[in-house]
Amino acid sequence: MKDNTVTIETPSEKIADIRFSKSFNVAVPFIDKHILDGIGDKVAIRVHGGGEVTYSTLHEHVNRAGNALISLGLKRGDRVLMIIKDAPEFFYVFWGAIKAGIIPVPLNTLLRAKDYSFMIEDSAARGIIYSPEYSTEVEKALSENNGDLDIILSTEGAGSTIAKYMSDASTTLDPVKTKPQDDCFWLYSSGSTGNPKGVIHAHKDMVITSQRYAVETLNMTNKDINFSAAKLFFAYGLGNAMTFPLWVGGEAILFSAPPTPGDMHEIVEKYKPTIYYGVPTLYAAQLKLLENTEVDLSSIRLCISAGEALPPDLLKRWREKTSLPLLDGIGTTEILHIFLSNKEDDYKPGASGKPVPGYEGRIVDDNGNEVPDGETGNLMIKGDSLLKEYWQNPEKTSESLHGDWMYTGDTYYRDEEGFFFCCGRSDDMLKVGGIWCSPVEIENKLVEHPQVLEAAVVGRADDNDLIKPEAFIVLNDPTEASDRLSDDLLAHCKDGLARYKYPRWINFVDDLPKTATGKIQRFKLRN
Ligand code: 3UK
Repeated sequence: MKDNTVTIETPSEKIADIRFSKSFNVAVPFIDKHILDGIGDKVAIRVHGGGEVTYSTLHEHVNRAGNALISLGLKRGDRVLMIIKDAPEFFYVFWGAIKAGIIPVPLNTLLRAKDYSFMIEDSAARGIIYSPEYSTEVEKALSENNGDLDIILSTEGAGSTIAKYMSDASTTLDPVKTKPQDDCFWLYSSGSTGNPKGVIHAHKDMVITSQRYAVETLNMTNKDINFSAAKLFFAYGLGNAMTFPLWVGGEAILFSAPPTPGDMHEIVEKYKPTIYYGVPTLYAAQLKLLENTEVDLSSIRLCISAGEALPPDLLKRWREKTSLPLLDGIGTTEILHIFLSNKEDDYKPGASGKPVPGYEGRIVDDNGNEVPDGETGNLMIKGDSLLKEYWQNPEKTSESLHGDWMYTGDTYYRDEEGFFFCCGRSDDMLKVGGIWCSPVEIENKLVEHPQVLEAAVVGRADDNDLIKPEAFIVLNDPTEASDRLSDDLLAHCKDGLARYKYPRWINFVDDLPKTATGKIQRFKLRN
């Protein structure tokens, strides 16, 4: 442990030393370091609805969780799936696993049984830990496919099974001697075919994003109180509400329910965060609410937006209404967090910003040649937090990673001042409320309906210029088109698809535009 702690001194040295140190377990600078620094009594996590966790309690519970997982038989390199709400248990399991060399895999808690079933099988995880809130879908998945799982635990609540193991476990745990490049944790990223891919991140990656984005771009310090509407299972929320505050010795506010605008305002007034992280859809809903409610947002020094493009008009209205800076930045699960960002003193409405320190961006044509400024092309990024690879998917890995560079799948142009502008995805994938939506998945669901012959789903901008799914449907019997059938199709989609994925508009059409090979030309349906 001594080896790991001596290296962490100044911001620039942090990164240099981690790259070159032989033994490095990332739980040391994020968890153990604070105890050595003597800030054990400081609050690390404040839970909405009651409860706070100090750095020393966090340290103790992380050790207990790591020991509990070891006592259950998990070994270095084993995966443990986490379907855990935004609660301190998320931190305990995540860091406990990492400290013990076990790989935590946080999953989107909004998914359905068939999604979990796929991930159980695909990851060959040995353990799954879930919050009781998600038991219906998780248990349905488990009843269908247990894969290699032999450790199934629930987190919070009266029936918590992990609590029992944790209370029996020791409060001390030596970090497993991993290296900066060793596998640390995974996240699943969606693909247009609907099959998510396991994204493998190394121990060093959270250090890079925390230092490069939180510290060097947002000027985050231990005085900052962070509140993220985006949940921890999402790479965006994982950084905002966990890794960044832990890196600087700051504070995170956790809220476990879905983020409604009213709840966001209540939490800001109550806990007075200094940095607030939302997605454009939520900022639009908050603005609507602010039309007829007075809310004290004055504790906030920075508002961050990511997950999908922030329309310039929304940025303008937010600034006018709240006088608060709102910084758009783009991140991906594969790069872990934001790599192009606006800054308080250097921003442009409608732009994703400029490269975060340590990252480089390049826009290339389909042959991989850089295009001149002002011309659109494929966005490629180079930086130190890129995924190692996609789990058991060498084709996707070699498609995305080209040496030190990665294709993001987004179409961008750069203006003469160096700002990057997003022009949408290079594929048909949608971002709805900042969360991935595969048109194919929604189409497949629609086609399951007995009256539907074919379906195509595209993104359409709503009144706030935010993208939502729109469906074009060919019926078996075109004379059956009716509002009632639309309602019926919506109910059908809501039963089996994550709740943000249902189509907001349904159009009945006679046929769908197709290529000669029969592939749906979704771009022709977008207006
Ligand atoms: C899109 C954006 C325009 C873009 C993420 C912050 O969203 C995150 O990761 P995901 O893997 O999705 C990545 C894709 O989402 N996107 C995200 N932000 C923006 N498009 N403007 C934006 N500001 O298509 C990108 O390829 O879910 C966001 C931090 C960490 C993240 N992982």
